[in-house]
Amino acid sequence: MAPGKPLACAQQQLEQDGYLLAEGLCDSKFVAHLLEVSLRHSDQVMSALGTQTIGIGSAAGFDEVVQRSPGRWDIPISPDEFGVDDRDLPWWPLISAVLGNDAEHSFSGVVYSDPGSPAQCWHIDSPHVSADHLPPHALNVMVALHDTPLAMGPTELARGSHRLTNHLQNPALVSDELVYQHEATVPEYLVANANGAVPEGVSSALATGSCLIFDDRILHRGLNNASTSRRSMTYFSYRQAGYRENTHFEAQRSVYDAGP
Ligand SMILES: O=C(O)CCC(=O)C(=O)O
Repeated sequence: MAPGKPLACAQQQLEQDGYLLAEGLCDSKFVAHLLEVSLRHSDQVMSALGTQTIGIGSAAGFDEVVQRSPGRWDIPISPDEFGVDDRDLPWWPLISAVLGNDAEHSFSGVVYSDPGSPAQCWHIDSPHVSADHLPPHALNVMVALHDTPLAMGPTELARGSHRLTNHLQNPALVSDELVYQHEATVPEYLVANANGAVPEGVSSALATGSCLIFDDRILHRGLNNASTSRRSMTYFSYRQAGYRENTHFEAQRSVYDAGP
């Protein structure tokens, strides 16, 4: 699928590490298009939000914008708005191999961090659904829309932690403390009750068009943006057919309906 990364190899890495970095997966023309739509859409939504302040987390947000952590904005954009078919994208072979050919698009949009914004707390995007380790029920693809050096705060992942975040298997873990950002949730927390090694935090500079593809259950976080520029990544998320939980977007209001 990715240049130099056969599908079987990518699938194996995803299973083992819970994520993979597919360098150069998107060509520059496609990335320029995603960036243009992302910036245009973000500008519209943020100007509709105006000076209203919103809290942190999806329940405190709006249908059109969620502040994931201070200065980190998640703006949903549908495949139609991006002008793409969610199955006709460079990562689809991997998504369908892992989630099935009937996998469904669940969310897409852009997440951007303001210059100076802090790192997020470690979290997962949705909890395990069985005490036995199952294949992923959802996958995320995050596309670097521009070169993203470490100082700009790419996403950090705790390698292999998708196996350790199972609160149904490990009674020491609390599902809500994993999903909703909680200061005590750190890689060490996952093994506090067991003898295993602490999963290693991995992050690397991302070149334009590189994609981080990861299991919804892996511990991860956006790092702090110590640069003077906005850091933007487009994301496309997919779920197994029939998986309906939604811990990602829980708002019940629109910025376009908000009063003065
Ligand atoms: O900004 C990032 O790199 C990751 C964002 C994220 O994980 C989230 O908001 O849930």
